[in-house]
Amino acid sequence: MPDLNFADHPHRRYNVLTGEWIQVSPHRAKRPWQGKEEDQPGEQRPHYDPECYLCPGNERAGGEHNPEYEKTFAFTNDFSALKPDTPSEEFRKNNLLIARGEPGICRVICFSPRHDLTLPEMEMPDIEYVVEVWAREYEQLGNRDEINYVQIFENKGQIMGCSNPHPHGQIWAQNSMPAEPAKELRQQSDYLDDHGSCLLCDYRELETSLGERLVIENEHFAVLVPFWAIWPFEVLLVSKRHLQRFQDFMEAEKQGLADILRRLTAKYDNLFRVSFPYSAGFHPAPTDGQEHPEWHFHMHFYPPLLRSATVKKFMVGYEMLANPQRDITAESAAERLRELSEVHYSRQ
Ligand code: H2U
Ligand code: ZN
Repeated sequence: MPDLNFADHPHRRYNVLTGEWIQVSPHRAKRPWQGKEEDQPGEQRPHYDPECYLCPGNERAGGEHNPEYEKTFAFTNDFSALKPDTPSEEFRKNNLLIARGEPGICRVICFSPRHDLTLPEMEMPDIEYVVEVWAREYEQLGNRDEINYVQIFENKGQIMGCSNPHPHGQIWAQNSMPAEPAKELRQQSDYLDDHGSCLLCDYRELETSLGERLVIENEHFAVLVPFWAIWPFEVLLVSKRHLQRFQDFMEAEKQGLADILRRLTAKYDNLFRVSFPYSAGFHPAPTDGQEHPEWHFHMHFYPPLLRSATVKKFMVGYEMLANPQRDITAESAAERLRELSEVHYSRQ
């Protein structure tokens, strides 16, 4: 039997953050591909679109009017999936039918008044202001008694179900811990109990010393392709200091976050010279009033594109029925991302 070689042998990798396994089949990346690979023509958008629900001064779908905002603008979602005045009552029948009312609040964040500017195309002070708004929203929503968890995220691109081309993100703040952060909470707590140190501090230091999955870093944050990545160019953004939540950030760390986000998203766009679609979101500590010493502030990017602007990875068959699977290794994805320019292609 040859020694296990990650570049050739099918293997399973353990996700220490969720406690789940994924299947890696690196040899399949060499299989023939006869699908289409055409490039999408670059989309030209106007600075302002009179029909856009999110542009300054326009009427939204629910009938409200946006102010003539000049910086990042947040509002309560007109079609919120969660509502604050919901009873959090439990329903149970024979221990087989189990449900619970879920109070919450949904917000929309327009990153910029400009209809055409995505994060990597914005100026640094404007990206720093987006970070300020995320931090403020997290703190204000999290301070409410009924809100125990605040999920900040962005669906970018039509392929990810984004409903409006005006660059924006969302926040769903709610009473219960949702599934993904609940798994991460358990894994981080267990790790702290077992090792007396933080899971993501230790993991980030290990990846920095190895280097092969590291994509970019600055003084305050590192971006790496996690060992257990599922999506082709998935990355994990981790703070270097053991931060739990936005309130722990020093001013320089807010700037550091804006800097690393701009550089990462520019690289992403440069990969296939297209406005790169993804779902991304922060995982700060729950807002349930506990300290959460185990929790380490981080962010996930889950982009679906595989080999061109139009060819995406599908989570089907084996993924739906067994467990997630990938072909290109995390190491080769990191190498490709490392090589890309951090200057957005529109400015090159
Ligand atoms: P997505 O593109 O990720 O779906 O986010 C857009 C959100 O914006 C969506 O949840 C809300 C939708 O309900 N929205 C408003 O609240 N008002 C509008 O006028 C348009 C869209
Ligand atoms: Zn717009």
